[in-house]
Amino acid sequence: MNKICMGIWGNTNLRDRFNINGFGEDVPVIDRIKQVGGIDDIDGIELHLPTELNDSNADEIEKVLNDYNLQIVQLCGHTWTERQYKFGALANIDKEICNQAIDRVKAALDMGARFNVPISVLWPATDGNDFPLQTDYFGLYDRYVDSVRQILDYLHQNKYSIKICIEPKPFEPRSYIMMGTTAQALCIVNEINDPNFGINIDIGHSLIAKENIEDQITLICRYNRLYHTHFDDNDQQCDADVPPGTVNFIRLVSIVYVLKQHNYEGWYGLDLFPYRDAPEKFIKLSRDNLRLAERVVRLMRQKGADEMRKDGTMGPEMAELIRECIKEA
Ligand SMILES: [Mn+2]
Repeated sequence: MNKICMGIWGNTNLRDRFNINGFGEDVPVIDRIKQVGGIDDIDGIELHLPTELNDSNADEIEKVLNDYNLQIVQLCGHTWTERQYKFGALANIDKEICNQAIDRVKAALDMGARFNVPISVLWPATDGNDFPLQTDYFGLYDRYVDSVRQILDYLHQNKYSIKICIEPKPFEPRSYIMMGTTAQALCIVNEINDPNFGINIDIGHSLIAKENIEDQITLICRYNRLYHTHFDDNDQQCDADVPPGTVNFIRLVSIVYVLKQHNYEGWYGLDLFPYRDAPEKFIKLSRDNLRLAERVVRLMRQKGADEMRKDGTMGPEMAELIRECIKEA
């Protein structure tokens, strides 16, 4: 069983652009961590630096993590919430802004070392374009790759073991975010070719890019670059971030199947946005669906699913097997 962790940006008051106040109450970071820690079978958290973890609250957070037996699984340098990142961060053409973004990621690596964090995500949220021909992508890629190389040099100089992951997303907040699909991100990962640089696949992002996730996960694993996962679900209209398996449970089964096939031993991260509902319900629903999907996959493999898949001719039979295993699980 892979361990499950929760992104604590999700269990507080959440704002959307039509309701900038949100429908709930703001919850202090410490209380969000305690809430996650109180839920059975959730063993870790993910968060951002400096917005959720910083020098002034690190001691307090460390204590709560120990009290609840939680681990920080992913610490992301926040590079899209401040004014200067309006037109990009790690690929910003303004050297000063670009360097601020690099320093932010380095600071996350430093803090990550203190907490033994295994993963740090890079999300190129504002590096992209809204208008046709607004952005020269040649320059954008040159600058992004150069920034990542500087970050990796820093990582190796300090002998950090943390793995840095690109999390691709096709759009939102920009109309187009650079390297928005899984294979595009993998292309840059393979170009940089560093063992500490890989991919965090966010299932919801892959879905809104209309990807075949089985294929994408397999491709990342083919190059041994799948270091982290973000689970959530949507109906391929927008990145709704509802619990995994609530929109399409069979798809969740297929994702877990391929992860098990490739012996993925990393974490199942939860990237959820319960705008209207109790976060605790979202977290428990996610956990239960993930565990159910694991049981379904185990049964399927016991009943010969691996063999059935080999020649690609057993479509209806596979559909039947999935249905029977869901009933049995
Ligand atoms: Mn995500």
